Amino acid sequence: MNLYIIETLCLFIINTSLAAGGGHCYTKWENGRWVSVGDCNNPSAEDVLGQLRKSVKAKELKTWYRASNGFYYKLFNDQVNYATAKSNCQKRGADLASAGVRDSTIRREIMPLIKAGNDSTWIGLSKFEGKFIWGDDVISTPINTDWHEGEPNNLGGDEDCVHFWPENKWHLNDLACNRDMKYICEARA
Ligand SMILES: [Ca+2]
Repeated sequence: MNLYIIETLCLFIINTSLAAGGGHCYTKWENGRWVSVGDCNNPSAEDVLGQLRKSVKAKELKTWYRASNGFYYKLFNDQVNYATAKSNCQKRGADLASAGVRDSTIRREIMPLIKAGNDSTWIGLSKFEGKFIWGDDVISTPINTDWHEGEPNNLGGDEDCVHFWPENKWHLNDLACNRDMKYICEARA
């Protein structure tokens, strides 16, 4: 099992004998363990953290599917709302899948992963100021978004997030973001 950094903290110990009064920096990992990464005043503390995140990500991606666009994909089977799905991808140095879903060639490559889950699956496409925007900031258009016929219909007025819809040939549908479902993450190495 891979572990992820979920929190960083600097502890400042008040000690008049220390002229600088610097703190010590720790990271909290997913297993609850705190690991020291050095003095807060040390400019290399961020570098150490960066390297830690990079090595965790590299280890994680070994279990992901590498598509022909060079990006990595993984379906997660826990059922969560859109915000949690996005945050869970980001904890792994990834995001909800966008570029690969938009591109019909890559979409064909990753569909077997998604279909294996046999359930609705969140992707990186949601409404921002009334417009659907992909997670990598590309504006959604009828050309780059494989909507099911009649979608997006904004049923009930709050369908701001988008998922693969197994009941309708895995086309895309807008749905309320608080619904729980599986999700697919996309990572750039
Ligand atoms: Ca809808």
